[in-house]
Amino acid sequence: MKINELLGIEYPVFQGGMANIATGSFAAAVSNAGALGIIGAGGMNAQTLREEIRVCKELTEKPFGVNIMLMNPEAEKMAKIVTEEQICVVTTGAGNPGKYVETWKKAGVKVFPVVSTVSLARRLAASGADGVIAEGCESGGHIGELTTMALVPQVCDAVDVPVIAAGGIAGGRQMAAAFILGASGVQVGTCLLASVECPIHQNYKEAIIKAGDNATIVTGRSAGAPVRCLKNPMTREYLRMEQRGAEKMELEKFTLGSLRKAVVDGDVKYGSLMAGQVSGMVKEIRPLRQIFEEMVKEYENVR
Ligand code: TUI
Repeated sequence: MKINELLGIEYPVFQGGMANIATGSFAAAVSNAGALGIIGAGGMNAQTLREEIRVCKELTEKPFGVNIMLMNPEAEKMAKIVTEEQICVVTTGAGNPGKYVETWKKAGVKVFPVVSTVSLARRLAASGADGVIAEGCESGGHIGELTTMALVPQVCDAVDVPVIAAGGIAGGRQMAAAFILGASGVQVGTCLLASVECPIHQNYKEAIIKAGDNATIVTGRSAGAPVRCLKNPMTREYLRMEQRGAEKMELEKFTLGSLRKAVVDGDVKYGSLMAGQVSGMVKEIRPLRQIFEEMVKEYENVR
């Protein structure tokens, strides 16, 4: 069965679980535009997640999901909320959600963990995940080592569940490429940052529009938590801190605080503007519906 039929969505497109950005109302807007909206619980606490789920339920009749960032200190509580609120789909990031899969499955939640290696994809498929999101390092935010081009076919060969390709996808040609690699759907984030509905500061949107192909850089490799964002004075300072051997805790605090600076205050110099390598392809701010329609139209033209 096709992934959009399995999940009851119009387009085979997941929205990335962008922490501090993908609120309940944004996820509802994405679902109403035909893709799978996903509440990004990364920067939330458990109580806020429950409130955002309620907001999303008010705003859409369509299926939507929740993304749990597993490094979040309240991930355990959030895992429970997902079952209590009978969420259709859960995606996870930044870790192994193995211990939650059985409970989620029993509650009828469809489980799509993000993986950046074949070994984790294999383990999660064997534990009962409904699919995996194979995310390459072209993505914005926290990333693994492999590129989408290398990762997706290897994951597709290793598991029998549907694979959603993520990282480096902003248009129909990349969607077509993902299907050729064996994927059943795609996940996108960066192209949705430049949407009318996205609740980030206008300065952040404009920085994506202005970005060229070489505009992103990866910070945090030394701390074991690589994060891709747009180059700015903050990333330069961060890389200097890494070079002088700053402690992991100091670096993590620096990154998390600065994401809010970008999203809320529009501080494009000292904020962390998480964005993928496809930023250079994003040229205008469009309504969500138009973004998905144009992606699928381009896909139809090239396939
Ligand atoms: O999670 C993401 N992207 C994110 S999370 C985030 S919030 C954050 N902010 C600062 C520092 C760190 C995080 C911003 N962007 N994407 C999914 C993703 N998951 N990418 C890589 C992974 C991943 C990494 C290791 C998945 C599993 C994994 O497993 C390790 C293990 O235990 O096997």
